[in-house]
Amino acid sequence: MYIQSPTFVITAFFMLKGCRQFAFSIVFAFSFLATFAQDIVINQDESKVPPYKLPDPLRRSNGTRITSSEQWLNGQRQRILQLFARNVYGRMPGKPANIHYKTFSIDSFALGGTAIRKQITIFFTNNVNGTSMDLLLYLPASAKKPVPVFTGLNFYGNQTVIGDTAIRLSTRWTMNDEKLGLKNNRATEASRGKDSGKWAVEEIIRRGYGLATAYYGDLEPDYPEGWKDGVRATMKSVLAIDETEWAAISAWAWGLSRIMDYLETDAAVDSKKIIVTGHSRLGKACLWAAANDQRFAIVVSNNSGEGGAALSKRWFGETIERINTSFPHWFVPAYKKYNKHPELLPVDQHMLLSLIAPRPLYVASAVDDLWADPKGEFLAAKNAEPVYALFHKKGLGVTIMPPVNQPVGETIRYHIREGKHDFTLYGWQQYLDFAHRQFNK
Ligand code: GTR
Repeated sequence: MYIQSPTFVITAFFMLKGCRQFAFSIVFAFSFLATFAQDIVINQDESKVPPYKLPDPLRRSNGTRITSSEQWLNGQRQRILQLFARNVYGRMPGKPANIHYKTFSIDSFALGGTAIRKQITIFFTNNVNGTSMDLLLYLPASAKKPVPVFTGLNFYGNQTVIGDTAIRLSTRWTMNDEKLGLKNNRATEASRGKDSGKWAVEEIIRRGYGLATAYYGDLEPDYPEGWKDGVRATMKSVLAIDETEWAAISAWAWGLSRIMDYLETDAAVDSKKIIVTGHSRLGKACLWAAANDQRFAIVVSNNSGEGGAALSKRWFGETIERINTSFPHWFVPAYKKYNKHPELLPVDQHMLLSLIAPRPLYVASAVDDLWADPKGEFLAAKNAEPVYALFHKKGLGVTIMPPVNQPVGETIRYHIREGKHDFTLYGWQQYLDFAHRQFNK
């Protein structure tokens, strides 16, 4: 209000002086600022969180409740998946008929002889000059049998994951960050290894696991018009899906399933033991991928926040309106209907986590990552428990958030670690322990 009245006075003044165009520009600039400044209020004070009501994942649309894992698997699961597709992430297309793979580099003596490094191009169509994604795969050299593999997308290109000059430098669009060697929206040689802090490659290999990662920009460059250079445009007719029927997060999630397609063909990989993971926006993508694709055996959400593991009806940290405003391309247009009315959304993120059941799920938060709402992530994991219980799987086993750096839970596990929004070695160690326990039951 206080912004609009001076606008009126200034506009009237310039209109009277005959400067119509200038007057209209002022109106436009002020109303833009007003919309931005007025509405999106962010709360990071626990005492100010208003009451909210979560939909019950076990309740059918006719009001009755399901009571068995069979009823969950035959109907209810699909219904909830469709609610997410329609209202949040969009439709998930399947595997393209002509997907094929070309290994363009193998080094059997990588990381000082401890690992085998493969680089594979995953072509989505028969046209090798068309649309594709480069996969970087490290496997432990000492393995006597197929190994379990962690897979996740990376933020700035495969060459940023570890300082290894043999990794193909991404030539795609990247965001700009001089410190990371990303200039003029392209990666430079200086970007090699610059994001290695997020990828504990040596530790993963030492523990007998593989790592498969690809650059998310190979699927869709991360800006509102980026879809025009991504799979939503290039695969439109092959997958028979309009670009408005899905969104960036689903395009990235779709890519994770294409990595899975490749891993199923690699004899050195135990494709029944693939752990899908992701940090932040790529944690959101990993959850949506795993909800759709049950080939992923274990799911690890690292600081995925709003639109990921955090409850969206709980007013704390990032909100639906804020995420839709900052990143209008991440979710389908229908999600914007809930900007001012999260209470009307027929789902919340505990239901997304429920779609992972009965598979092991790890949700991780960080103390200094209030934007991602650690408590909202904990509560979403907690409220997924009734679905896991249908399969006689134990969830967190606690009702209040655990102390810092003290993971809790069995098939659903949770920790809040010290520190900021990041994918750290501490996280990797917990996820490796979790995978080890789950696979060796
Ligand atoms: C933030 C966004 C979060 C999270 C994060 C990231 O700006 O608000 O939802 O996705 O980016 O991906 O690092």
